[in-house]
Order: sequence, then structure tokens, then C-alpha cells
Amino acid sequence: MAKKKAQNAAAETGHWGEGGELHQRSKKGDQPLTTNQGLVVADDQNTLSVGPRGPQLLEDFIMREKITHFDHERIPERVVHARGYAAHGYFQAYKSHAKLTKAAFLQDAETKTPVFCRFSTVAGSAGSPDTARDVRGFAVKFYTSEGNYDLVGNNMPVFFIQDAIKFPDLIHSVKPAPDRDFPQAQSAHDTFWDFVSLNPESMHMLMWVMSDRAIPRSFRMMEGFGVHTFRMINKKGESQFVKFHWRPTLGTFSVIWDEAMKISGADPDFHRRDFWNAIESGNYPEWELSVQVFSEDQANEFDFDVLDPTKLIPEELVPLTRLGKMVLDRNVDNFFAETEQVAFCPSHVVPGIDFSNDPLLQGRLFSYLDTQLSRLGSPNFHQIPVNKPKCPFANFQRDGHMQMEVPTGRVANEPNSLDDGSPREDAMAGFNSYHAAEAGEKRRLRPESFADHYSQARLFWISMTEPEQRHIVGGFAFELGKCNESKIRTRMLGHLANVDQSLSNRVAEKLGMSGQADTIQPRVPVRDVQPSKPLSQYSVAPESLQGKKIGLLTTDGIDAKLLDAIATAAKKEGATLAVIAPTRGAIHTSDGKELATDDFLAGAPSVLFDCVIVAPAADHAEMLAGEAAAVNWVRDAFAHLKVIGFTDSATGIFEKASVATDADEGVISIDSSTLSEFIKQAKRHRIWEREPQLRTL
Ligand code: HDE
Repeated sequence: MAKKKAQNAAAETGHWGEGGELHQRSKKGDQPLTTNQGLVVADDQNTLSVGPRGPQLLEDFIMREKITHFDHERIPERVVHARGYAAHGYFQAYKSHAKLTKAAFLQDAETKTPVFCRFSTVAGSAGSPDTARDVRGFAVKFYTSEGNYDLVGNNMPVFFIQDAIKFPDLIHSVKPAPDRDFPQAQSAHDTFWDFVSLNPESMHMLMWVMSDRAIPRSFRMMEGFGVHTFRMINKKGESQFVKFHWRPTLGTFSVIWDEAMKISGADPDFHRRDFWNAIESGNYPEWELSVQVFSEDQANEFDFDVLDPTKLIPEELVPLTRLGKMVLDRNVDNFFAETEQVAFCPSHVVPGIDFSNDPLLQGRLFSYLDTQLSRLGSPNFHQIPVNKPKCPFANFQRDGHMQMEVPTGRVANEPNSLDDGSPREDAMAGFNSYHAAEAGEKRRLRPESFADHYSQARLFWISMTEPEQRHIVGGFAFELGKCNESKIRTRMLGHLANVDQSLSNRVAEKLGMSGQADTIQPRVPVRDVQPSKPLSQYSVAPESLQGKKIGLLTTDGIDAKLLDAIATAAKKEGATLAVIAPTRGAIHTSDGKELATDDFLAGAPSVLFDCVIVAPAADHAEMLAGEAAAVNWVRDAFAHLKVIGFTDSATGIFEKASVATDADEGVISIDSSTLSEFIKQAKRHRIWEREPQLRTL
């Protein structure tokens, strides 16, 4: 026994080499370290050299294989949506939707279809922060029994442009400027606003991007949209138009802009960490998939064109039909192999789902396959495990870089009469495009029905609550304030005046540019529109702490009863609790028990939490009040409209932070028996009424 223990210790610590380097040796029966050819490696610490201090030898094929592989580790990042995070899960329909579509994964409530879902920002590169102001990608790959179906959407229901030919211009304008290569992951700069201000079709999307939708609290709290109009086709060949919607069961929530900027510094991985932790702890994120279903005749009655991707269909016009639920319950095993190599293409459809003539969608049908070839380097990208259909597939496509399969037989063509086992067409089960009658002149022409660029931007604006409108004004003022060219600012103020005069005036005032808006003549008159409540995230947000995070700033000697009460309440509400102390090591509760901390003060500012509690032990309160980070904890939580609970011992910190302990109903004195008011207020997400006094500029 003693001998075995000694052996294990030796295996763990290994042997020290001549130069003091550690050699961990494989134990008997373990898989030894090998080259990619299976050759066991004797020494992974030292390159072959002539004498210990002599020149190294080109002959060292082991070192060369390792370094060469390393040199080629990176592949081109996605040209857009480079920063992303994904997980596995499943989709299950609530019932049969056979009347609507023949798609196999929507035929019954029993079928569980595996899915892989990737969320992303658009503008930033792969290493950019999660909380940049941006649209979020929401891409789902359904591995159905009839082949892979990719629903490649965003967290906003409209887009910046109407024709795919403008996509390179849009993206070039938002990416870092080609001469100076900044700014990274930001739209707040001249080239972007110059482009969009010369492109009035962007106005509706800009309203969304300047709203809180562009700074989501979590992937788990984001809606998703297919954006374009698609078709669904049933067994009888009947077609209906549809628009796809994903709704998170936790509700749709955002952070505040000042908070988003600070989170970018405090935790650039804020969203991926939140997502990973939720899944690892068994709190599986869920979304409901719905469609707005409408006929071609109905579409012809709308006062906008359903083929125009800068328009949405208000739910008052076409309500949602609920299809089923997606649950994401498994993190990836390897980020590169799965999240980086997953290849989504809107052209990946299954029988029962088809395209519309939306010109943006039509362009995307070309772009994604093309980009995968350049990014993954081979037409065999469908053989990578994350991309491979989970149903059988067979054809006569052959060869190419990195062919992983070993096709057998001498026949690689069809028709053929040489191999009875060859894959053949199936006219019934196969994909048949909807037989849409099309006619017209071959021209480059934008439809007149696409010309109204302001009415739906106005619809969005008037559907917002006052705090949401405030944030939109703030978003525009911030971004335009970062533009050095005043002509861009005055041009944008002109567009905003066409959306709503008060919006333009408020942004102008915040910029210190009142009365300077350009006059911009809309192509067609702006229509009268009625508000649509579901467009406002806070009109419909649930009052809940489910999936949220409570930050508790405390010290050694924390009241054990209070801690217990907070932990119990957090659990009951489905929230997580993070204990933050001045230093990282364990602290002790008032009854002497050791308590592991989750983070430390300098590493965990209050921006990382949805609501906070400050509860130092009385004899450490003065020390904590002397820490700038603790004072900022309270100051920021207050400025970010959070609900703050505090014990009497924390009042010194509040004084230094100039936050009155009776400031409003979101600042709440607590002890172990009076937590309920704190929980009740915290469920409101933010104390919106506080904001006007805090941000007047
Ligand atoms: Fe994309 N888009 N896109 N896009 N898009 C890409 O494909 C493109 C658009 C969306 O997590 C690229 O694999 C064009 C709308 C998502 O891997 C590329 C146009 C919507 C993702 C591409 C659009 C999207 C992408 C880059 C205008 C919402 C990330 C890497 C016609 C409905 C998927 C890649 C993932 C990715 C092209 C507009 C969503 C270059 C040409 C509208 C979620 O092919």
C-alpha cells in the first residue's frame, strides 16, 4: 500500500531533468503520449540538440510535427459573427403541426430533435467583449430525420439593408477602419454612421440597435427572430408564409449601457460564462418557437411588403402560433471542434420549409455556403461531427480536401446500371421547391413597396415605455457623440425627425446640437401607426429573479443567520448567490463555519450582478468603507438602478458613496427576518423611476 502511494506521488510529481524541468511519465497501462503517427514520445520537454547547450537539429521530426501543428491551429474567424458561444440541446413540438408543414420534426409531440445553437455578436472579432452594443446572432441547427435544418436568425426581427449586395458595405462600415484598425466591436464611429445615414432603409434597425435589445443581460434572456418571411408547406402542397420567433422562458432582459461598458472590462466573457455556468449547474435555458402564419392574400393587404427585411409584422396583425420548445442542456466538449467549426447555412432546409423572394434571404442562400468553403477550407465540412447530419446521407460527391469517408465501389455517377445499391432520387420524399409562379423583366430595381423607411421605425419608438425611450435617446446620443464629423450627426438628426420629432429633439439636446437637424425628405409619406406592446421588452417582462444573480458583498464574521436566509431565498427564487469578500480565501461566518467565497472585491464589481446586498460584519465595516472598490460597488449598483439590500453595518459605505439609505424603494435595510421586501423589489429587475435624477445629460 505504502509502495503504491509512493509510486502515485512519483507519477504526479514526475522526475526532475538535468535542467530542472519536470518529466511526468506515463504509468503502466495508461495511454502514453505519442506523435500523430502513433510513435511514443520519450521526452516532450527538450528538442534534439548536439550536446545540452549545442545547436538544435532539423532532424527532430517530433518537435517539427508539434510546432507545425501549432502554427496551423487557427482558421480564419467568421467575417461577421466571429465572437460566439454555443451549446447542444433538443427541440420538441407541443403537438402535430401537420396542417402547416410536412417537416418531420414538427409532426408530433414525441419526437425530440437534437439541436446545436450558437449565439454571437456581429461586428467584433473572436476575442472581443461579450457586451458590445450589437445585434446578436441566434443560429439553430436542427438535426432532423430528414436532414439538417438551419434557422439562422438574430435577436432583432429586422435588418439594416434590403438587398444582399449592400452587405459588404454595411459590414465594412462597422468593422474597424481599414487604415487604423480601430475601433473594435463598436458601431460608435464615423464610417458606420456615415453609411447608415446615407441609407435610410437602416432607420428601423437602428432603432432596435440603439435600444436595450443590443445589450442583452444574457443569451438566456434574449428573443430570436428568423427575420425574413419563409414558407411552410404541408403534405397537400399548400403554402403559407411564416415569420419565426424564439421567446426565452426567463423573459427578455438587458443591462444598462454604462454597465455594459464596465462589464466589458470586468468580465469580457460575461455572456459565455453566464451561459456555461447555467448549463453546468442544470439550469437549462429554454426558448419557445413560434411562427406568425399568414397567407399571400393577407400579405397583399398589409401596408408594408413582407419581402422587405426591414419590416416586421405587428403581433396585433398576426398573432404567434406556438410550435414547441428548445432546451439547451449540454455544453460543448471542445470549443474549436464544435462552436468554431459549426457551419450554418440558411440554405439548409428540410421538406415543408421553403424560402420567400426576400432579396436579402436570396443573397444569404449564396453567401453562407461560400463562406464555409473559405473558413473551413474544404467542401467536406459537412463531415465534421458538429455539421454531420444525424440521418443517413449518400450521394456521388467525391474527394476534396480532408475527405474523411472511404466511399466504396467503382460507381460515382448516376444514372447508372452498374450498382443496384446506388442512392437514387425520391420524387415524393425529396425536397420539392414550392411551385411559385414567377414572371417579370430582368432588371436591377428596388420595389416601390420597399420605400417607406420611417413608419415602422416610428412604430418601434411609440411602442416603448419611457425608460426604453430614454435609453434609445441615450444610445443615439452616445454613438453620434463618438462621430467626429458633424455632418453625420446633423444628417442623422434629420432622419430621426422623420421617425419622431421629439426623438430627434431629445437626441439633439443631449448632443448639444438643438436646432441643427438636416431636412430630409422621405421618399414616401410617413404613415400613422399604432403602438405594438410586444415590441417593448419591459411592458411584457416577468417580475422574477429566475436565472438572475445576487451579489453579496461581505467580510469575515458575516452573520450566519442572514447568510442562511439570503441563500434560502435565492434558491427559492431560482437565482444564484455569489459571495464576494475583500480577499479570495475562505472567510468565517459568525458561528465559526468556514465559507468559500465566489470571488473577491477587486475582481467582482457590482456590474456583474442583477441585484446586490452589502452586509459586512460590524468589526470589519470600517475597513470595507475605506476601500474605493466597495464604495464604487454601491455607487455603481445605485447608478445602474439596481435593488440594494444593506445591513446597519454597511451605512458607512453608503455615506462615502453618497447614496442615501432611504433614497427610494430599491434601497432596502435588511436582516435575516426582513428579506421579503428586498426580494419583491429585486424581482422588478431595475428601479426605473430612479434614472431621471441620475442621468440628466
Ligand atoms: Fe449572416 N452571415 N449575412 N445574417 N449570419 C454569416 O456566415 C450574410 C444576415 C447570421 O453562429 C456568415 O458562417 C449576408 C441576417 C448569423 O455561425 C456570412 C447577409 C441575419 C450568423 C453571412 C447576412 C444573419 C451569420 C459569416 C445579407 C439574421 C452566425 C460566417 C444578405 C436573419 C452563424 C458564416 C454562426 C453569419 C452572410 C445578413 C444571421 C458571411 C451576405 C439578415 C446568426 O456567410
